[in-house]
Amino acid sequence: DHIDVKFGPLNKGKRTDADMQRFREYGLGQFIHWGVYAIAGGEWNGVKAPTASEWIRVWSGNTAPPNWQQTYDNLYKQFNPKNFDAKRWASQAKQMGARYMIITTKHHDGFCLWPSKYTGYTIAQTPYKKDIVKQLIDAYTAEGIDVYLYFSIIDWNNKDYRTSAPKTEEEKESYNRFLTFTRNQLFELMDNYPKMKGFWFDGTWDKAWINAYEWTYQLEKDLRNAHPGLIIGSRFRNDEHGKRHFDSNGDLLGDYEQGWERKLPAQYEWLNGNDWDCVMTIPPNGWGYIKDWSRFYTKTSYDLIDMLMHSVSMGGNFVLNFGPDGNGKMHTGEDKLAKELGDWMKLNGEAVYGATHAALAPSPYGYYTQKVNALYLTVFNRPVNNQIRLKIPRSATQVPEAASLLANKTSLKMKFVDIGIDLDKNVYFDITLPASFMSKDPFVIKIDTKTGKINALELE
Ligand code: H79
Repeated sequence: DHIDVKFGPLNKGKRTDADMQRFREYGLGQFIHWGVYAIAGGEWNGVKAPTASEWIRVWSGNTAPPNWQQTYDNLYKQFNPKNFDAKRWASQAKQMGARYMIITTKHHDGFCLWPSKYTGYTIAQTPYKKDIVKQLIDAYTAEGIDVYLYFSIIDWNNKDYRTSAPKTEEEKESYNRFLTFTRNQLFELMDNYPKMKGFWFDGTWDKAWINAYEWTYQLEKDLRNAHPGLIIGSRFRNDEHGKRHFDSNGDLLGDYEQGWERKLPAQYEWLNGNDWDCVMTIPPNGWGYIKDWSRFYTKTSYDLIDMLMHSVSMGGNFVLNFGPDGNGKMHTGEDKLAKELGDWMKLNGEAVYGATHAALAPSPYGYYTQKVNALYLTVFNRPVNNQIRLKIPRSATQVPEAASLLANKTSLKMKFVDIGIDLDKNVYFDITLPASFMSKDPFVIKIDTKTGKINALELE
């Protein structure tokens, strides 16, 4: 059933270069949505907008103030984030344990956080004036955190932007101007900020963009040639049959699967071994600043650790979103979660960084992650008898040797258990948790392993 595809992946198969290997080992990342929508904070004059706060410009319905779009389009004249300190954000991200950061250089409204010479709708036209992208790249890179640039293809500020396919000659000319504008901005970003590691594209689902597959194919080639090592996800472009993320033959378009927005795969098998990231909001589907969190369920650090370990156990990165306010300060709820997650990462980061999927049946107690000579089990469901039972296939090439609590190095008793309905296929090990060990957080059991074959006699 092979379909002829001319505009599929530039390269098939997983990248093995150092930049991609680094991406694969991040584990935890930070997303930042910042723009003029932060001034509104999901409401205006106390009236709350029903939708994602970064989409507030297209607020409609009977609660929206009259002329809201015009008001929004003038908000940039007030953008003057006096409390913005790139070093403080970078230091917080470092404390949290993030290894990469994605910043919205331009969201759907078209407002640019860098002084683009291709539009007048940028940070340079605000009272603040200074280049925010540059400050962030410098500050985060100095902390050892890689920076990726979020870039929306949707641009409500550009007259030549359109959603539907251009039909008349005039429409075609106009859309070609938009494509050139987009290309210019992308090269401008790579030129201005050579330390950037990749693009995180968004808003690529419009028919006009989908039809430009030949042009986007060439652009991807040119971007990669201009910036060796560049990392681009699967959301950038589609093949000539309009297939997005994966081409018509199921081959991944880009370096990693970029479809896991606010959701996680239930099964490892769904991922076909591809690299991927999960990007997640704290409030439900709110990416930009939201002043009032009280009207929503907001995720707890327990939820975040759960999703982080879920992601890493399936070979992906977990990226937590922050939406700072119009003055450049994180929401106090974000500060609290960053601290809690960071405290947990300081004790347990070894189970995250450089760790990946373990070829074991999912554990009823939590998530497995793995490195050479170590298996990690992050426990969320502690059994009432304090016996953690590992089920290891007899065919495994890593044999459990010793167990300990990762956070405090306490060694744990582990023994082979002569029980199981499938002893010919699997062997079982029980790890005993001391009854005196209490933890209000999920905790990690580190199981040292050695390369070899499981020999049942040796175990008994
Ligand atoms: O920046 C945040 C959101 O503002 C932005 N992406 C995250 C990272 C975002 N823009 N739109 N959306 C999220 C949701 C859009 C969903 C849809 Fe569609 C667009 C529904 C129909 C068109 C994409 C294409 C999903 C289904 C088809």
